[in-house]
Amino acid sequence: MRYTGLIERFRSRLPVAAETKIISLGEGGTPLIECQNIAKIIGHNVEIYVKYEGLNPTGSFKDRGMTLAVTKAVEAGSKAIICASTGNTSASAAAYAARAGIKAFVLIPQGKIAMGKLAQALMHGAIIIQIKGNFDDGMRLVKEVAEHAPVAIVNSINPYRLQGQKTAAFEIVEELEGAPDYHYLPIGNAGNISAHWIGYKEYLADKKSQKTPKMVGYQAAGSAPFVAGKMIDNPETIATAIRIGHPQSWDLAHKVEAESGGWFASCTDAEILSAQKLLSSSEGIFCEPASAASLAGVMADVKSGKIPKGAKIVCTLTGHGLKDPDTAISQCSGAMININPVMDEVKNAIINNM
Ligand code: AN7
Repeated sequence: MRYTGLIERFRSRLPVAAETKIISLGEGGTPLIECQNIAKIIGHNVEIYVKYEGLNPTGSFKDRGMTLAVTKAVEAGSKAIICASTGNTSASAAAYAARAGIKAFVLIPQGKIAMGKLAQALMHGAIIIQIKGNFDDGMRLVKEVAEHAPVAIVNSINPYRLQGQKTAAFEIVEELEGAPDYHYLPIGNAGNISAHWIGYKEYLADKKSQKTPKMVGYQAAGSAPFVAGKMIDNPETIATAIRIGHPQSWDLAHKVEAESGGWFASCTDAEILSAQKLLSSSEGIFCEPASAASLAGVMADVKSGKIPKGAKIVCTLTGHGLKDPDTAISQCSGAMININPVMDEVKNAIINNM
């Protein structure tokens, strides 16, 4: 049977009616890949799986929430949606709005979103409003303007976003035939960690699993309000997707931490880039910098002894590496060999590098 997206697949667990017109691009159903090479490098006998959310239609997990948020906005008669974004939400909103035949207005921080994301928002025909400020400024403005203009907010403060995103937890439990011991995610607004927790709890209540994982949220060191225990006004990190100082799901995420027995922590930009490179070069999996904060977190916590031997760990890789080619290429400078177009020079390049 043709796969038609996560709303159809998990219809009975989502707030849609038989007559609801579904706006879908075939999102969900992403691979859960075991990383045996990295597990071997880390040592310690842990099982590491990555949920490769970069393989959603617009290249990030946002599509899981956006399919439902846009479906419900259209059902309610909205002709336009709006969001503030560090990039991925804007790309997803733009695509689903195009699919639905409605307008998307996106507020992005000028000069601070990755090139692939900007290309997507432009191509899908979103109205792009660049602000001389950061994501948090954009979010504040979106909330204000939605009270004065006929637009539906599709940021994760829209509860349909979290309902759609909870389906990632369903897929993980089904594929592992039970919940993992730990689930690591990169944290920005903390919507995704909250959505996963809804999903894990739902499957536990329905006896589709016997337990829930400890939920662990990793932030970039220069942008870590959950670690600081307070909002931050000038967040900075190379992982622009999670350059967020005033997380919208502050209370929800603290509940997740307490209920699941998990924790929040941070890693440096260098650790993030190193985990991103490790995934690419030793597993063949290319994620964007922010996504690699999850694996960087696992590596730090294994090293410090927080993770027991034999643990089963899932890391969410939230976005595709192609979203941010600039950061990838600048990390690998000097990695190319330049030659004249003659066989001997190609041969030498091979022999010298075997
Ligand atoms: C790749 O696009 O907030 O903790 O505006 O793009 O649920 O916010 C992106 C967030 C992690 C953090 N990884 O998720 C936006 C935006 C990637 C992301 C996050 C984002 P949340």
